[in-house]
Amino acid sequence: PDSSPWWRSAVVYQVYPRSFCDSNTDGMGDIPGITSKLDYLHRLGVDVVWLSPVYRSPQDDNGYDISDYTDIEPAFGTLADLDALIAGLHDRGMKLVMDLVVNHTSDEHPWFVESRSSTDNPKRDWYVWRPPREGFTGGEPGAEPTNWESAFSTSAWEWDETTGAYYLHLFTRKQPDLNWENPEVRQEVYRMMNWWVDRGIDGFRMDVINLISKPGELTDLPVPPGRRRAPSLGVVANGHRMHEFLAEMHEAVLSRRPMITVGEMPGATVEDARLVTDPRRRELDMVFTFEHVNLDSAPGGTKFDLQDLPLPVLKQNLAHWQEGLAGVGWNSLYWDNHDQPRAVSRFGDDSAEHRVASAKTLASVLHLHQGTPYVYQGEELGMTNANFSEIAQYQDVETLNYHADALSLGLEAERVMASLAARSRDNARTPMQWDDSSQAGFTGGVPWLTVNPNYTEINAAAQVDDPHSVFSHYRALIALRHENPVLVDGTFALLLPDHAQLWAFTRTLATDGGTRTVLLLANCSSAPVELPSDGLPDLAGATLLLGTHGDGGGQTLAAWESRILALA
Ligand code: TEU
Repeated sequence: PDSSPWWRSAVVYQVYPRSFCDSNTDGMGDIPGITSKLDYLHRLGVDVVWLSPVYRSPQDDNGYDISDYTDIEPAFGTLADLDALIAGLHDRGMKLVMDLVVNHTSDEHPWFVESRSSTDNPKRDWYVWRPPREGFTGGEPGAEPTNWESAFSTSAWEWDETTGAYYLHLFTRKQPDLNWENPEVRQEVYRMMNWWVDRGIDGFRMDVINLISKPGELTDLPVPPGRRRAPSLGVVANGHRMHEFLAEMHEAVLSRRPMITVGEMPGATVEDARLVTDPRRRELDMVFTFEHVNLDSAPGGTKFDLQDLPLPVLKQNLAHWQEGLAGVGWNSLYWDNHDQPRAVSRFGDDSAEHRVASAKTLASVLHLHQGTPYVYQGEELGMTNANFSEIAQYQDVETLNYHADALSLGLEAERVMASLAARSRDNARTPMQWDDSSQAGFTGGVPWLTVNPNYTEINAAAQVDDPHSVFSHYRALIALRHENPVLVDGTFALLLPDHAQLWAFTRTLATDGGTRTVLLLANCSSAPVELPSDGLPDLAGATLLLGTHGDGGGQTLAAWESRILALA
């Protein structure tokens, strides 16, 4: 196999189409809007654009509920618009990754419409159907086949009158899970994927792809204290046939030409990821881990049960993945996406004083690790959380369901709103801030989700030509990765693992010209810090490749200062 595939030195940019750019004033972003911004993305220097779903969809989960895999949702545009986007990207030397959502479909997908129509329909077995619990009448409380909770606070089972049975949905009730045990389902998915490959796309981001192999028997699970039902994603994740299915998909689709593939895998361990990304096993190129984005939630609770995250815990987790995949598989690197709060608000300091420096320093930390970095739209501007204070401001189904459920369980309203402000997915979904005109230049109409009022200060127009902006820092970092093989292939070593403020590590690569070492020094705190005299390499003769605070000499790092240094 190719020892150095192209995506190892690539940087991926995620577009959330709804919130990126609206070309027709309906308040929702669309594909022509994305195409109109390709020069912006080219200037940033990214190699790949990953589009969150634009397929036909009732939009119950903003497009992650697909009713036609080979057509475009009219609000986003047409297939011709998508072809134009592909051409525009390819003209500029960039590639397109499509989101592949095949753990489930929409309940309005013709496959499910057929499946639910009768017990002897040929597609009945394409989904996961179960009778009511013994001794119960279907539809009554407690009759669900198991006590599982979906990812969105409801039961994972929906009662269906027509045939008197329940279907499984690990997400909303409008997202029934496909039955991957059925070979016809798998062949139909591969056929659809090949249709997209033939259309000219360059890869897939695979939604919750480690949930496709369900356990042979679905049984009750322990219910955590204070909860009504048992969280279910954990037992379904990384099921016994997952590797087999991924290898089969590789053979049927992914091996056809060089592509980039990334599997979203909640609950995957380093060991799971190592198997999936080992090129000899011919499964996927990389996975999205969830470990580092779960560290600031209390164990045993939901993602809305907040807890403090000490820096050593975070950096040791990333180091664990670096070491675990080194020399075998490959990491993806991300701070945020359309499901996560904004990086600068979560891991940085989004106060007026520290926002710019902390956004830059978080970027330097992430991009200096080994792996393929993913930039989520607006992250390159240092966009912040939404700061919503009223439930009416939110739109996300996970947020609204959690809010209702938490209140009905007796949680204090103020605490629930504070959790939403910290963790709601809508934090990442407010419209992209292009300029300081009305609605941040996102739309000429009324945006589907409120624009963050800080757009007058934080916007692309103010940053693209400013050498000190967050945008310019991302641009420099991306260029640095393209120009320095040590940042792609160099060995990772964490320094000062227990230091509470400093994040420090080296990347080292032996080449014909000698050994090259790059050191990252990052103050991940809002107070200055002295460099310790022990535990760091000799800095004499080091050159600054990229810093956040001017020339960056001296023994003290300012709040959120970072330095990328080439050692002598
Ligand atoms: O998310 C997968 C997933 O595990 C989510 O439950 C995620 O953990 C949660 O949003 C974090 O709060 C993927 C998509 O990225 C997400 O947008 C979809 O809602 C979900 O799958 C269902 O398709």
